[in-house]
Amino acid sequence: MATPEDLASRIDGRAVDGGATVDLRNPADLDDVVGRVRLADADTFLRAAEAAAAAQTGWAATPAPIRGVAIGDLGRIVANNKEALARLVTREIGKPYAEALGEVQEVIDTCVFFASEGRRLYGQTVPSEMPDKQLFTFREPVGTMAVITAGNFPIAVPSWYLVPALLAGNTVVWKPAEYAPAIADAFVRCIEAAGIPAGVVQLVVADGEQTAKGLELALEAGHLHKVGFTGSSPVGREIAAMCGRHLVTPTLELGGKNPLVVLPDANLDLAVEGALFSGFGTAGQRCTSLGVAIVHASVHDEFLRRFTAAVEGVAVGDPFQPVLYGPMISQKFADGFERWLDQIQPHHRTAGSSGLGRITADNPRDGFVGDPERGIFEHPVIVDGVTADDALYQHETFGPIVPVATFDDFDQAIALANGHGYGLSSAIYTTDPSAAFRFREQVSAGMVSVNNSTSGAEAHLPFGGNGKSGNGARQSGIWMLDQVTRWQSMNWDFSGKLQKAQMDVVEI
Ligand code: UN1
Repeated sequence: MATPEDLASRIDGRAVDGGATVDLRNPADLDDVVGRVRLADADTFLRAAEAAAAAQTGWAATPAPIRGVAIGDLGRIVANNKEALARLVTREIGKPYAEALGEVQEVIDTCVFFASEGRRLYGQTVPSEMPDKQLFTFREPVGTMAVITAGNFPIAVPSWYLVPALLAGNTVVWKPAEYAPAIADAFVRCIEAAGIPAGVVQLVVADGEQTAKGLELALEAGHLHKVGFTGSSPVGREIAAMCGRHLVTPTLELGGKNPLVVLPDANLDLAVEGALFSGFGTAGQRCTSLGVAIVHASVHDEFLRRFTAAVEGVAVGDPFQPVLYGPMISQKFADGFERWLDQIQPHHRTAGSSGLGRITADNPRDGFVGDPERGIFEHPVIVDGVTADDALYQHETFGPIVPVATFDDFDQAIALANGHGYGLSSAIYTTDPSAAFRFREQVSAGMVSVNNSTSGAEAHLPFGGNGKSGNGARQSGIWMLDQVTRWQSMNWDFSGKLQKAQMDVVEI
């Protein structure tokens, strides 16, 4: 698959003209221009929503099993292009190639899962309280959806929305991250190649400001019936407020501050491995990245010693080499991360880093793979001695930093696990099943790992969070059907007379 050079929004399968052109640079090698993209304005978003709405009835009239066949074809097309798509992910956002392959696999798995759901879009038959009357339920598509996704999972997370949405008979306006339009364009072309009509998925590449304006216009015009958003909690609040004014329920998957609790009886090496992967994998830029390690005082020093040694040994650098993590997604993410480094207080101890901030020739790192001057690379940082009063505890940091806090009793661990108000993923390391179950019950998180990391959820389990992490919606697996469909009920009276519910009930 050729890398697209000139990228633009696509309405009904045709590139949209006009708009400011921006160079897309490989964050691991800023001299490598991945492509050029024309950014769309709010009016283009509105036109795309209108076109998607116009295509919806026709797509919904295609029998669900046939839509499922198209989803199966999409999965095979993605599988046939797996390496090329993964290379594009690595080049465009700097995700290590092995992880990028995993991300594309997640798209294939999602297609495999939903392809057969076209034959299982079940409704129910329900008994009536009256004779000669039958009740039914049907799943109906919600209609036209706006899907707005982030740059850190630029194809897997979009597929979590698009695949079930299309299967259920919806049409979509997809606004990918500005940092990842090339992989978005490639995915849309796979969708078209699967025979799904061009109007069913409209691609709009725009910045945040124009997207917000376009979304408001499209909601006002009545073209959208659902908004799916994966991104930061502050933007999620704005989208929720906008949707609320138009009585549209959004599906929100927002930030995380995912706790990893280490109990005294934990296998410490396993806990260190889990903290390393979820803290520093993807340069800490997953919504499921480790947000705070909460370690029992009795094992704290030993955990920190082993964790520091592990972090010192980690390979960072060129994402096409076997590294734990590569560059930041973009300069904006690096700037945001460096603002968190400023939050490190004198009472904190930093460990596991050969210097804070950017990795450069002046501020190098042992074990760096490649040339640090070429891209946007950040040091791994462990911050010890963090408490509930610290900004590093209270907010998502989205970078390679792991705050460490300690506790003495289980209730303190739970208070720290929940106290920041996020509630996406969580983990506990223990060999005591009752402690693991107690944690599951008391942690306010959509996802709980026992002796596994906070990140790396499997693609067919419910995914989503509580509190600041979302609005309770769950994606992935069969549960996602509840986001992309609505129940319609039907009653059919064949008694030949008007039977009134609650009033004409048969006496026993
Ligand atoms: C995200 O960062 O938005 O569980 C999604 C995980 C991945 C998905 C992360 N499967 O870490």
